Amino acid sequence: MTRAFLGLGSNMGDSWALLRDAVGSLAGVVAVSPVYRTDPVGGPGGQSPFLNIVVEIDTELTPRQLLGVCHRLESAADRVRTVRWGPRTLDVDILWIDGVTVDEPDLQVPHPRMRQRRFVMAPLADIAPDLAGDAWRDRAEGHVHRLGPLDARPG
Ligand code: PH2
Ligand code: MG
Ligand code: MG
Repeated sequence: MTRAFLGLGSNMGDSWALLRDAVGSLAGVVAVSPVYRTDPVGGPGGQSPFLNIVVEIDTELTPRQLLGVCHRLESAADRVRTVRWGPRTLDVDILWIDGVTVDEPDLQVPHPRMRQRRFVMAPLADIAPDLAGDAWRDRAEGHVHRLGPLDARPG
């Protein structure tokens, strides 16, 4: 079994429910970060804020099989791939797999931009301080606000 981390984000539709359903259909979930409300980083202006979480899983899948899982979760959320970094019902990215590096056009592990993004590093630091360290805190982009646990949706 290998430890892996996925980053999930949504800024269209019922984002909270979309994240909850995605986590519910993932195999091998070990830990789920709190939900963060985050300012959009990059992409077209005027986008709504995102909800972001990071999930730790234990998996025996290859990186490419795991990418397939990410794409199936996105399809289940009716994700339509349009504008790069534009609004989306669900985005699922592989952030990190213990001991694994991949550098292919459609799959890079670790995620090449994760340390510059507060919407990734803040939830990652909550569940995997060993991976996050502290250096990102000064450098990472974008404001984030911790809302609370995924299973305790604010009323
Ligand atoms: N995802 C992006 C680009 N920008 N900004 C926030 N706040 N959250 C995201 O998940 C996000 C983003 C590309 O996937
Ligand atoms: Mg992404
Ligand atoms: Mg993605």
